[in-house]
Amino acid sequence: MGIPEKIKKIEEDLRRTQVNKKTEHHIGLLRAKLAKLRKEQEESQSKKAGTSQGFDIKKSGDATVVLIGLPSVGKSTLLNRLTNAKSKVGAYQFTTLDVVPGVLDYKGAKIQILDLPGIIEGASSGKGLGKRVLSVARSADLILFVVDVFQPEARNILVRELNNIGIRVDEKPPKVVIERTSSGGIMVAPTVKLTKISEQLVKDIAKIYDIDNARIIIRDDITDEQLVDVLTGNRVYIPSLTVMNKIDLVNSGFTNELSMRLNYKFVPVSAESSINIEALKEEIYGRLGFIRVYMRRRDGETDFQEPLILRQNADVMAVCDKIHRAIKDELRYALVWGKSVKFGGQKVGLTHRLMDEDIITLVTK
Ligand SMILES: Nc1nc2c(ncn2[C@@H]2O[C@H](COP(=O)(O)OP(=O)(O)OP(=O)(O)O)[C@@H](O)[C@H]2O)c(=O)[nH]1
Ligand SMILES: [Mg+2]
Repeated sequence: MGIPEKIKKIEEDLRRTQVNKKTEHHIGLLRAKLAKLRKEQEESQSKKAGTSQGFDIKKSGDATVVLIGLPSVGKSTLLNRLTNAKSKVGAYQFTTLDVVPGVLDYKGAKIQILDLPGIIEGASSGKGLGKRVLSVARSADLILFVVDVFQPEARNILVRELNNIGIRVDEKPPKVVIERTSSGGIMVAPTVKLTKISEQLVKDIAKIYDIDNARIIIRDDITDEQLVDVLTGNRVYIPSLTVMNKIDLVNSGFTNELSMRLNYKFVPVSAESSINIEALKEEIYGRLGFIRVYMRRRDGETDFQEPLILRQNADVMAVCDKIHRAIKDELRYALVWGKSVKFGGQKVGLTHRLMDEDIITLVTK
């Protein structure tokens, strides 16, 4: 039996199985097997297709944001409103057929925004340009969901489609560490009470992924799907923000009712009539979690005019990369003043993490 047949068989098995306490273990195993087969299928497909799978886009700026939404919700109109770009707008579906980049300049940060073709249900299994479009989101720092005020349920579809190709939206990577050992079987070592998965299921799923001897340390109350995510090893975890577009077509009562009814928060805007666009910029900036770092020259003078814009948790290495690629090899140490150090002028190395409004001097050879 080939991979596609195996996948089909397990999918059928899953559909037939009722979900209850008794079948939990069985379902968990089936799902793990399915994920493994899908990964194998993916790998063989991308081998066949060569490297021409995705869109060719170059990341630039301090962060990258992608616009994800159904066709005709106003993604291109929004891109044009937020940036200097001129992406084609049309009153019909699938106006945009390629990736269109723009740059939002905000508070000193250069934020790259990518307009994409619309996503439809089933995109992750290859409908339309679906998979290629979705995979652009893999390298994003923030996913900006764009939904139409008359189709707010679309967000669930978008999250599901991203989920299907291994993009976890607004989730944290599960805290699971797998230490391979040479013998002794599988030992499960949870540091919290596991309520959603049994230790036996952890072991059995690990075996599906060819792990026979290991210590599995679990620090979160994980589900079987989260364990599979860890074992598969190619998941990405990306935060999101949702934009509710075309609010010029409704009254404020309508929008209020939506915010009460829906299970997600959103920023209401009208891309076309330019309503609430400044607030959206502020939200995007805030959600990206930038920090500002000031450079101090060796003679003691600090440049407070032009801070370096870095992402949260950036280290000294990131500062070097920003200034000049070669500087990292020349660095002896850095001196830091600010919240990330115990005392001003502390000597730190490349892996030291900086905080907002730190001051730094690089000391080179
Ligand atoms: N009333 C109203 N219409 C809008 C707004 N934003 C966009 N539109 C209209 O919606 C239609 C689709 O806009 P686009 O920006 O092309 O939508 P898109 O999401 O990029 O569409 P695809 O590229 O096909 O996926 C156009 O007719 C726009 O003029 C808005 O805020 N209010
Ligand atoms: Mg478009």
